Amino acid sequence: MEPRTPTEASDTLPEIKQNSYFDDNAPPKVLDSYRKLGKAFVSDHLQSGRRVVLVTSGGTTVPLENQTVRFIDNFSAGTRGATSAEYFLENGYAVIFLHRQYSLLPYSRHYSHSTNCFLDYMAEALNGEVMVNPEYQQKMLGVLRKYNAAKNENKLLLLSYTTINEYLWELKELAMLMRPLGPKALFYLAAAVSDFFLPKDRVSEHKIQSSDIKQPVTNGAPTSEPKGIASTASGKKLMIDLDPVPKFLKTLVDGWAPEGMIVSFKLETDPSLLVSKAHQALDKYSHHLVIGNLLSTRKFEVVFAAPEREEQWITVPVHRRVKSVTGARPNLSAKDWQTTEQEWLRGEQELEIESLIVPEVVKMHKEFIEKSQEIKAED
Ligand code: PAZ
Repeated sequence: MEPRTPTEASDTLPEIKQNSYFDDNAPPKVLDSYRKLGKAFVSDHLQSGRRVVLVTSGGTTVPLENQTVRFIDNFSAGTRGATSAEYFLENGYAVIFLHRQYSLLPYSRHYSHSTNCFLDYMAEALNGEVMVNPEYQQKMLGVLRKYNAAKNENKLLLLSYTTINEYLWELKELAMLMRPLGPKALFYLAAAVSDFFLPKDRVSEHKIQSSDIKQPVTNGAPTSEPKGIASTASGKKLMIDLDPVPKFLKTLVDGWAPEGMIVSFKLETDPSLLVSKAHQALDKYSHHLVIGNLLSTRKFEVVFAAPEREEQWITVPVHRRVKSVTGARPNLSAKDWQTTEQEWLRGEQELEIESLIVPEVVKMHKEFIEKSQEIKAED
């Protein structure tokens, strides 16, 4: 996993070629304020020489209407990103957490959502005051201390997006702000990003009317079909004509963050495709690491694919008595996975796979920084 020398990296920022995306799709309103926040955060950590990771987390939406009632979504809850962010903080990083609005956040994730509602951790004291149930106090105190430390030391910047368009603009902006960090910038792209989108000029302004798909009516007069939406001959079906999302990873590698280390995730559902797809992504984008995972086992195993290295599997203990494994993929039966999942759901398996993934990434990032420094010294 070699860093690229500054001469290999392009001096000018190449446009995302396909349909000049950023010319055609307007930036989100928050971009200016995010730029200010991001700039101040990066310059703070640049001064202290700290490594900074941009963690992306959660799914992106593809709105079907400008005044959005309906949208296409990705499944991600943001567990991978929020959990990884905590381990990066533990490893001394400052973290920019670019997440889908309302998805899981570092630290608060322990007490949110329906499976672990914060109210279940509370109790009423004899004097009528609300307190944390003594059973959970020790764990909560640990989480609270880490959360406060991250906040007080300005090590965690939370920025959100909802749509694919907001995601792309914010990623671009933050990556460019992180350029002064050189190889100390790490990109850990765990968000589930849509592969398809509806370009701005084809999004209908108002809610698509199911009764009028063929000939929508505005102010009593028939109008043409909403842009981007085509109907079948019967007029009953909604056909959505989506464009491919531009290959932003290539642009990130070549233009926005030529000196940083870039880690992407690859999600598949077919086990026979995972490794080859991870390698294909590496070949296509020439970045530094692809972490592959399957939808069904993503909490218990991942595979690392990096240039000129054997694949490395990371597996959490199968049946809580067995040690975790890194290296070759262990031969596990479906029943083993089932047992692991059940133990995890019952809260018996506490080890989070991100606690194994992040230190491996940190190790690779350290080597990457050292090599970059050697290359610079030789020049
Ligand atoms: O957010 P989560 O923990 O439910 O899921 C994480 C994940 C599967 C979205 C992530 O590990 C991942 O693979 N992200 C990249 C998805 C992709 O675009 O291929």
